[in-house]
Amino acid sequence: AAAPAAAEEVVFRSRLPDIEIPNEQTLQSYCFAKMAEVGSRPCIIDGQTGASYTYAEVESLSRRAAAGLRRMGVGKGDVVMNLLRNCPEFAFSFLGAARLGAATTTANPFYTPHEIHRQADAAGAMLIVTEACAVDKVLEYAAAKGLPVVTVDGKRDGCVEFAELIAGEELPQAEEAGIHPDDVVALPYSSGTTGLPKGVMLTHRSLITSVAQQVDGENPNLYFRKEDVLLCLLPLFHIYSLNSVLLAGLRAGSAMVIMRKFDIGALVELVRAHGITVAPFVPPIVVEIAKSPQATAGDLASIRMVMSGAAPMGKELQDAFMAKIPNAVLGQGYGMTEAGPVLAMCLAFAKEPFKVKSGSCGTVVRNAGLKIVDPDTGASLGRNQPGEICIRGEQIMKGYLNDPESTKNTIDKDGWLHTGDIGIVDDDDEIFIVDRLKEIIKYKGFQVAPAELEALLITHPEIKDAAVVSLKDDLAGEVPIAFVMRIEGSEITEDDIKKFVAKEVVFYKRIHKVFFTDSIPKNPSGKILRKDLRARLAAGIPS
Ligand code: 4UU
Repeated sequence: AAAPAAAEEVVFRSRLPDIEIPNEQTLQSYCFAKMAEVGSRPCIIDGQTGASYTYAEVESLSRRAAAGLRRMGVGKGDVVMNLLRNCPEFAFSFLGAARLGAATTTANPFYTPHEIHRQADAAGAMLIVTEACAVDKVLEYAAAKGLPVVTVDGKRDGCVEFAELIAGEELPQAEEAGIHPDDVVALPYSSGTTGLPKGVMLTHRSLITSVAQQVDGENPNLYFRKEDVLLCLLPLFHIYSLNSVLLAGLRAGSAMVIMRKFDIGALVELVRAHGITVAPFVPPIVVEIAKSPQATAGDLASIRMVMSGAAPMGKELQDAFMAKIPNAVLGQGYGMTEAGPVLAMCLAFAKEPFKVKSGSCGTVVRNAGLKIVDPDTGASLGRNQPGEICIRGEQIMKGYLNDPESTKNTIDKDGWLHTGDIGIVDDDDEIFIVDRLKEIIKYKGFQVAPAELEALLITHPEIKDAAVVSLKDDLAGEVPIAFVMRIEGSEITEDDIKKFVAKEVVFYKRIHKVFFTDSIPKNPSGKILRKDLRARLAAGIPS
């Protein structure tokens, strides 16, 4: 058969016109471009301490952080690890590293030492910025590797205090020279469509493009105003919050209220105290607020926009939540770390809003193309036909760090990034995700890579082979469960295995159920047939 001609490709585009995107500059200059207008306005407010920083102060602190990081040896091309819950210092450090032409790799401070060390090694981190709750997990490692450790919340032996780091002069603007738009500035870790977590190289160009696709233009897709107060509750170590809250908020000149940890009572207080107008959430938080008598419609009355993303939010939940937020539009963003990250955004969030449907995860962002591809034939499909979602544009990642093979398997030769998500584009250009081709499990929006848990399981001397798949869960969306083949004579129990895993991984990667089995189905090249395992689960004969 003849190869399908390129002309047969159906490429979906935004309903908004393309705009000029100023992506030939550094991310920091782009984010602070409106300084003359917003310099004295509130930028970052620490919800816990009440400390408030204006735009001018945040810019200055990021220049001082840059100078401090440079004194500690950080330079162009280096990688700094932010191992932090949300705090103002996260932003100062990230932007400071950016000014030096260095990249920040972000990690969850609740990771186990093993998870932290593996990412720090893989990313080539040369300095770690962390806090009291995580510092003990890095001290020994850092000492062995000769890495300096900076703490943001007080003095610790063998560490430098962040306050000390920013005590000196600012890094002069002229000394930021030499940063290329295609230099990496953020290095989050993601397992993508398959395998172990990999470093996702996001450049100045990709992040500027992604932020501009959301908040720039005469009719921004995601309309943040200077007067808006954004709730920064989702973790900044995940790309959703880093991009669509911190960077988008900075660009728009909005204020951001930082919250370290989710708690309904504290959330209601912050909304009332600061008049929060924009709340970016993930579905489990939406569920909790929808159900909680502690958060009333009156409590949430200042909110005009609620965004959900990182995991599916069905029509029923979306409709149920509307009652709690009488003055707000509720919609979704659809992102993937590798995609820069935003592929689609709800058009009801636009300055001149469009009518949208409940359950949709948005319309493709402007200055980008989106394709739906038949996963078996590669053919490009039309409207209302489910297939793999692919995205193209300057916002997508440069590639995986030190992994050209995985990069090639994710971004094809024509520049299309394959998401591993199955979706449709409807008659109104709205995208609905209907299934997932890739193996990743999402626990409350957090990534769990089956390959990582399988690799861990088979290190157990009594486990011969193992496979991890997802199980639907009301609370978390999905949870990881394992099929395990024991070695002959082993009597290891489900509980032993759960405990073995729990010791090595962060809470959301814990195995929720173990099924013992005599065989793990694999294809001839040794790839686990997860579909077969999911079918066994669905049929109720899981062994
Ligand atoms: C169904 O989850 C993210 C990024 C989310 C994001 C970012 C900026 C959301 C809104 C925003 O403004 O990244 P990862 O890499 O952790 O996970 C990517 C995967 C997707 O491929 C998809 O399977 O998470 C799933 N996902 C969603 N699923 C992300 N958003 C959605 C969604 N509905 N709205």
